[in-house]
Amino acid sequence: MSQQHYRPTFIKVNLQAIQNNIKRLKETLPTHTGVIAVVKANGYGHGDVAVAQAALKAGSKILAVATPEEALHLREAGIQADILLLGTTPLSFLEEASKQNITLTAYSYEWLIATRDIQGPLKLHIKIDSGMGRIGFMDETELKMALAFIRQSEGLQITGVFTHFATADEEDQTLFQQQVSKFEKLLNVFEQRPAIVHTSNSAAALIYPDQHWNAVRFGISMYGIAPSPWINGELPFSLEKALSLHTEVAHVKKVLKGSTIGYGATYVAPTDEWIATIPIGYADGLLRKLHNQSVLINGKKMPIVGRICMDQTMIRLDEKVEIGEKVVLIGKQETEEILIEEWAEALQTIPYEVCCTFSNRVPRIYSK
Ligand code: PMH
Repeated sequence: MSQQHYRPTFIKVNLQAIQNNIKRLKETLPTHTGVIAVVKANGYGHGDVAVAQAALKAGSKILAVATPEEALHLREAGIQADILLLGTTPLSFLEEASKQNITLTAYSYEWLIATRDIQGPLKLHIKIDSGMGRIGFMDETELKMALAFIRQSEGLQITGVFTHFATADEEDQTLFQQQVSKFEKLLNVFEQRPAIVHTSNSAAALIYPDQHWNAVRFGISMYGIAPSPWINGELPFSLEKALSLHTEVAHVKKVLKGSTIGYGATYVAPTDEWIATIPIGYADGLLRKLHNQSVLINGKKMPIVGRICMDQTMIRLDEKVEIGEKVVLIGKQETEEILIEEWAEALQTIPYEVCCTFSNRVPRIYSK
């Protein structure tokens, strides 16, 4: 980050951890299987360009994004690697996709025939909907029509085919196995198998070696986070967390017993006590539902007290600390650690969503 930061609130992203996670995964994969680095949603909140560069360094050959804007953001940063746009693509983007060598997902016959005026070349990965119910070809007839259309279109070129699993992170494999069978069945419709066949997300990449085809799409676990508690217990190697969230104590005061803290005066000091104010709030992603969480100061857990404000939050201290004392909200300090999974639980959501809710106001600082 070149911009000067005055507020000491930041996300630290350990790019070496990202590279290590990819390298360790590659060690478990057959040599012909590549790693597609999923850097959509600003690299799951970690910063798309920096993560993409780290992933390419670690041997990924393809980057995956969700939107045209995300693809162009990588190109504008000078990244020349193959980019696959996983989502639906508005027709208004086709020409630019062709110019910028961005591979698109072909997900329905209707969408495909609407591309007929495009000069190309336009690279496509065919998406099979094997049970996710989101986008993709669901039956042989529509897929055959699509392949016939592509064959007679000069500008269109199939470079890949893929599907996405809905339950690969769950212990019950029933739907997963059904999806595998359906994908294999629809793969037989292709006269010539496309160069890149990929089905696995992190969960499947980590625990189903027979599903690797010749590429896997590595998202959440590239960032060092297990896709689910079940997968966390089945990991073939330990993941290195890339993200930690930091700030510093900005203000410290002693309040008297009975003093109130924050909006709604929901916290009333039970005794005389030390209260710190930290410069981070719900506008940064420290959402109000996290009011029962703690932060780490001096290697100890200290509780948030009162309601979290937009930009500031109050912490009950066990003793006076100095202004500027380091605060860790997610990550390690001395022997203590706060996991992103703890935030996810408090928010009744998954770590994926927590990563994506850190706002742009929080600078991402990269360590190599
Ligand atoms: N491939 C596709 C098509 C995806 O949508 C995702 C994640 C991934 C790969 C990577 O999955 P992983 O992070 O589990 O490795 N997509 C989403 C999503 O749409 N909502 O949550 C995760």
